[in-house]
Amino acid sequence: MATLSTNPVSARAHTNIALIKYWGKRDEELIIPYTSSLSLTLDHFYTDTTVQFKSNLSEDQILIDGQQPTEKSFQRVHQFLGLIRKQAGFEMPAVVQSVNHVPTAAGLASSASAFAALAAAGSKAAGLQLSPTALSRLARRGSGSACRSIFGGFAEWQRGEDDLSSYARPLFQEKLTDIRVIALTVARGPKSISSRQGMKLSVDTSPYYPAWVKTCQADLERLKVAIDQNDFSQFGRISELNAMRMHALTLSADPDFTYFNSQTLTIMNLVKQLRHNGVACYYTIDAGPNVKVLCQQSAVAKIAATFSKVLGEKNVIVTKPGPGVQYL
Ligand code: 2P0
Repeated sequence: MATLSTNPVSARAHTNIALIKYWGKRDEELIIPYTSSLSLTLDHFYTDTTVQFKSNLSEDQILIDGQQPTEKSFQRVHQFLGLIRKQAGFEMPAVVQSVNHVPTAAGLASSASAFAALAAAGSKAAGLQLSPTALSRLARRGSGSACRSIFGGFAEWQRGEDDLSSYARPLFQEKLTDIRVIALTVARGPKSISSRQGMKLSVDTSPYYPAWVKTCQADLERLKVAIDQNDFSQFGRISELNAMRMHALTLSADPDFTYFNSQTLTIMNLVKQLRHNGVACYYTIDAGPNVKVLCQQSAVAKIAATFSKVLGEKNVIVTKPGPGVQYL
């Protein structure tokens, strides 16, 4: 039986950007992916979450950014707390307060930092002492990408075969440390089709899905070699390629859909132009229209100036590798 913490426990987790994307679940309940993925945890965007289990409550009390969540969000957090309660062997409700320092407009998944922080704070508050691997497995159950946010720097989510073998691990902590990710905001507001729905539609209907599974593994191996060799241009090239291969799954789904808008395409072309003019930069795009530019510190000023002119300074956020989950 776990020893409950009588005090609230707070944890901070940073969000991550996938360079080799996770796009499709083999097991939807356990969140086991079809492919392994590789990400970089970012310093600028994070979630702080405080959890306290209390016997005198009748049900979970959840506040996200100071507000009551929607019924759907409440249920997602409530179910996740259920996993922690099951592991700890008690039924007590919890008070959860979560604050996102992730501008939703920047198009970075806050679910990764949110569930990594909730896993860390919740498990410790429940008296569980989880290893980083066990914490990564737990975070995965909230949102797949959250398993990578347990770790700082580069992290690889090894797809595994079941609940026990599917988790992330840190790698190459001393490599490509001058890497920078410039988050460009081209659109605000919630996306029309969630990652969860989008990846399911891709798995179920894209005839290219089996090819994705095959090429993704090869992309991952090549990216690891590039990072190990501190080879930025190869690193950027493979990341960009893998992102476009993921987006090809949306265009080839039935019905087809895309996360790009016209500005996304404009930015992609601008990145290519910069590259053509000798500035080493590449793009990656997640399940939304915003673009993240991958570059090295030496190129930040030039790239940030170029995009500030197009999008305005507030829509250009420079971020660097960030730490793993920590208790506050
Ligand atoms: C990734 N994305 O690897 C990919 C690339 C978006 C595009 O992981 O259903 O919120 O909660 O496991 O983790 C976003 O998906 O999905 C995501 P669920 P999640 O970062």
